Amino acid sequence: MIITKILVTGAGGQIGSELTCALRAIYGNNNVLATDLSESAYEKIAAKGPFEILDIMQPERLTEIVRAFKPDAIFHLAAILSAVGEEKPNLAWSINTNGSINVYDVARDNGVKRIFAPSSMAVFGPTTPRSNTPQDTVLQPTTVYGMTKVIDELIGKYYIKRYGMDIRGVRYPGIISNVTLPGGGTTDYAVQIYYDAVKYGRYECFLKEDTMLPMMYMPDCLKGTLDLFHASRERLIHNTDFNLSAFSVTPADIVSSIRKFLPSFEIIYKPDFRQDIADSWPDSIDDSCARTEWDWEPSYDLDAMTQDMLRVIGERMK
Ligand code: NAD
Ligand code: AKB
Repeated sequence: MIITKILVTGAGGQIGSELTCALRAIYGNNNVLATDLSESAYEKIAAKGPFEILDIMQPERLTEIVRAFKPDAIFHLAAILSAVGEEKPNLAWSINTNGSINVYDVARDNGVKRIFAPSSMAVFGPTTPRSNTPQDTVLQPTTVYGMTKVIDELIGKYYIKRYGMDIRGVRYPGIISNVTLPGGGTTDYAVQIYYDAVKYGRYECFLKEDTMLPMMYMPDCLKGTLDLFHASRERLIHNTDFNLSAFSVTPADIVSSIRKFLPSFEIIYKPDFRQDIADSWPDSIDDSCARTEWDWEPSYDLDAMTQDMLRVIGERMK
C-alpha cells in the first residue's frame, strides 16, 4: 500500500508536535497536514507545512478538510488525557469516543487507507496483573480516560472487521519529551521534573517516591509509532492494542538518575488525586507481541534519557 499524504489530529500536543515533524521528514512538508483546536499549535508547526484548525467534534469540517487534502492515512492523536479526564469526565468521554468515531467514519467514507490511533497503558486497572502485564488480559480500568481507551480499541477492531479498514495502535506508557509539555496526564511528573531540575534545582512531585510506572523517551515513541505504521499487515496478529514498553521507573529512580548529573537536585513528595490513578496502572508491561509481530526494540534506558533531557533543556534555557 502506498501512502503519500497524511493528516494528523491533535498535532499540537506532546506527541503530535514531534510526530508531525518526523512524518514531514519522511513524506515531505506539504504532504503532512497538521490539525488541532488552536492557534498555539499553528505557531509551533505551521511554518514547516500546512495547518488547519479542526475540532474533531465537528464531522462536517473534518469531511471538508479530508475531501480537500485527500490524505491516504490519518494519525488520530486528539484526546483528553487521564488527569484532565477525571476533572472533566463528560468532555473526555465525548472527545475520546465520539471524536474517534467521527474520525473513523470520515476516513471510511473518503478512501483513507490506514489510521494510527494510540491507546494507553490506562486501559489496565487494579484487576489486571500488575507486573509484566500481558498483551491479552483483563481490561477493567477505573478512570474515565482508561474506559474511553478500551472503547477506542474495540471501536477500531469493529471498523476493521465490519468495513475492512486498516487501523493500528499501541498502548503507550508514559511518554517523556522536551519539545511540548504534556497535556494533563498522570505521568506528566516525569517530564516536569527535568524542566524544574534545570530551572530551579528542585521539584515538588505529585506521586509518591515508590510509584513504579512504565515510561518511554520520545525518540523511542516516534520509532515505535512509525515502525508499526509501516509494518506489513500480513505479519500483524494484533491491531489497535499493542502493549509497548521501554523501562519502568519510580520518581525516586528519576531523582537518582538526575543527581548523577545535577548532584544538588532536591525533591519533595506531595501526592494528590493522581496517585490513585497511578496506583491502578501496571508497574511493568510485556510487549513481546510488538517485538515478535513488528520487531519493536527500544533504544533508551533511564540514564541515557536523563542525560539527553538535561542537555536539551539546559541548552534551551541558556
Ligand atoms: P496532548 O494532550 O499533549 O495533545 C492532545 C491534542 O489534542 C492537544 O493539542 C489538543 O489541543 C488536541 N485536542 C483536544 N481536543 C480536541 C478536539 N476536540 N479536536 C481536535 N483536537 C483536540 O496528548 P498527547 O500526549 O500528545 O497524546 C496523543 C495521543 O497519545 C492520545 O490519544 C493519548 O491518549 C495517547 N497517549 C499519550 C501518552 C503520553 O504519555 N503522552 C501516553 C499514552 C497514550
Ligand atoms: C496519562 O498519564 O494520562 C498518559 C497516559 C499514560 O496515557 N500519559
